[in-house]
Amino acid sequence: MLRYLPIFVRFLFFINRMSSIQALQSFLQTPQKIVVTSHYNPDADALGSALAWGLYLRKKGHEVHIAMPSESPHFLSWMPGIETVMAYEGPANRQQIGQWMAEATLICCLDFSGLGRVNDMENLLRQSQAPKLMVDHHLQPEDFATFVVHDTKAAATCELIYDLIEQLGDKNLIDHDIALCIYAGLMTDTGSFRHPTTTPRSHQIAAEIIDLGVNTNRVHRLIFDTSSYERLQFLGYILTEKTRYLPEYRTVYMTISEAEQRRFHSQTGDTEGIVNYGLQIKDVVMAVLIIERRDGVKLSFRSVEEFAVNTIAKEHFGGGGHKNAAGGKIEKATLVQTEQQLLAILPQYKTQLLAVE
Ligand SMILES: [Mn+2]
Repeated sequence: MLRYLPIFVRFLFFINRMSSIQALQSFLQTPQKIVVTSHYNPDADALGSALAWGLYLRKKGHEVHIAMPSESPHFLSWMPGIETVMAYEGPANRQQIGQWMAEATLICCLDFSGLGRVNDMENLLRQSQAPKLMVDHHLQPEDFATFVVHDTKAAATCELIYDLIEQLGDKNLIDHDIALCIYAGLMTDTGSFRHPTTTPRSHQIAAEIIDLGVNTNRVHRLIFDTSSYERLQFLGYILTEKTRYLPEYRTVYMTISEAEQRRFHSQTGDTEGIVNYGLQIKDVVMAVLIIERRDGVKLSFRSVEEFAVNTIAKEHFGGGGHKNAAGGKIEKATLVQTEQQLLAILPQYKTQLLAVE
């Protein structure tokens, strides 16, 4: 009997998800005043899902405002509808977003499931009486939403949005622009379809998106081939001067100070993805980037196979994330202290690191 328990649990989740979708479907029968939001420092999955969902809802006749806790990165400025996105920064924007939230009859929270992820907007969300929709794939969701579409097995929130529109019976409304936004999130969250989170469904959706005429090669270039000459030089500097390889722990880590970021005129987002280079070394299991920010030292972790970095991030660096991609932060520490702390914990993970095939 017990062996059927996991199947039964999954069935319950399925039923729960279906009832949430049905409830949402009837809720959306009447025009609503909707605010769509996502997490702080929105990435392509956050913006892609918010824009795609917003475009869809507008097509359905709803009034839609998209409000993000912080500005969108420049390399996503080409996304359809991005000019309608307002960041919760500065008094005028804060007032406007506060008003939208107060008048909202539905607040959609995409690509996050902990209210702390919206930073300064957290209180607005907590105080709002409006029903909330959560669409997300991160672990350990907080229980705040009326309608929940949550699946940690989904490769991207954009994947969930695509499926959600289909489940709401509106697949025919997925046009070129909606598909383009969804592709951006799907491609980036799967690491161009190479992360282990990539599912057959991710590829199916990508195929359908190509059928809709989206130039996926262009999306890839718009997102990834945007480096400045200086950023490329900065990368070279980090790889030659600031990267340490510890073969005995199958670990690579990099450290970047604020002064170095200034020296190379590094912009927000410039260091994004640099940590992944560490995993390109044969047999490396974990790569860590330690970077000095104005408000503390941040850590990015990447790993392969079953070696889980979210537990390391959670237990030692006040963070969390996915099994193979996580982050942490120490507010009151220097770069050197954080580096020492990382080196100090490595021995306790040695067996696990060496065991990965
Ligand atoms: Mn995501």
